Amino acid sequence: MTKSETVLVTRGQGVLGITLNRPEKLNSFNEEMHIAFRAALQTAHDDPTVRAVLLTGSGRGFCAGQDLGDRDPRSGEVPDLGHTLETFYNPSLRLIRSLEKPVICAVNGVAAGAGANIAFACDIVLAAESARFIQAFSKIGLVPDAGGTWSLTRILGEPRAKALAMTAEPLGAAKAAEWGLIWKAVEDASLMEEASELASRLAAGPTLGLGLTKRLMQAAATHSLDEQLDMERDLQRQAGRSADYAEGVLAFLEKRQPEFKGQ
Ligand code: LHQ
Repeated sequence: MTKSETVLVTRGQGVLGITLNRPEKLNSFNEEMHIAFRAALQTAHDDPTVRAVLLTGSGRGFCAGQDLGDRDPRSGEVPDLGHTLETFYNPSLRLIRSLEKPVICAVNGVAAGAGANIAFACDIVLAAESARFIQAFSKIGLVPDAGGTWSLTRILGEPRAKALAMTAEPLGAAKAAEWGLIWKAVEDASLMEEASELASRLAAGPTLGLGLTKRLMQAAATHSLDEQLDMERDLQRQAGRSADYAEGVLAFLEKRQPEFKGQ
């Protein structure tokens, strides 16, 4: 395990584990944590032995968004929050969405502000039953960011997205699952075991095909049916030429488990 102060990075069985690690501040982001988080995501892109990512938080929270202590209005400085988004959040969000490998998020506790929206950018989100998601921005006069206005309106539609953002009411894990915001809510005690098992299983899967699946799913929202059918044709052509497709069919014919190499 390599350890930076604010983000823990682990490796095992093709899974890159990324743990936000400022538990005393509910893993809210300061500059150091932003930089370490982005570096870990970049590793996931660059290292072909990484075939899945598992993101979680240390301690009782997942992530409480931006560290508000860094923005003390008593300092007299007028902050440029757009700069913070452009420099830190947006590049990390783009790295999560463009990574052609599964990103699993295990929400172990409260996810507030940008912390909630980082979770919603991941591919498969499991949350502890006790976890809650809070669009906390309106409590401090801000607008939702870190992709929240994009993901919430797409997943939930405007009525629920607006109400969550304007009221900042906490949304429990079970309700988040019922609304389709996350994959599922699981018992607190089994969250990490279940999420790790899923990450390992996906890391042993046909990574190229899973990555192309992610690309297709993400393109669908802005494509016409015709454009999407064309894209499916093109990417299926690519998947059909992969070693993992040949292995998958062979394993089926030989009545055994496939051994995918991710290529
Ligand atoms: C915190 C934080 C925190 C510092 C808990 N900062 N210490 C983007 C661009 C640039 C700038 C602005 O922001 C953004 C995006 C954003 O994310 S804006 C939204 C920022 N986040 C929030 O507004 C959430 C603030 N936190 C809370 O409302 C509560 O802490 C929640 C509801 C998350 C959890 O409540 P509790 O379970 O009651 O825990 P707590 O409030 O007692 O927090 C525990 C400790 O963590 C506490 O420290 P202390 O020294 O008193 O024990 C908090 O001060 C600290 N903490 N969030 N964002």
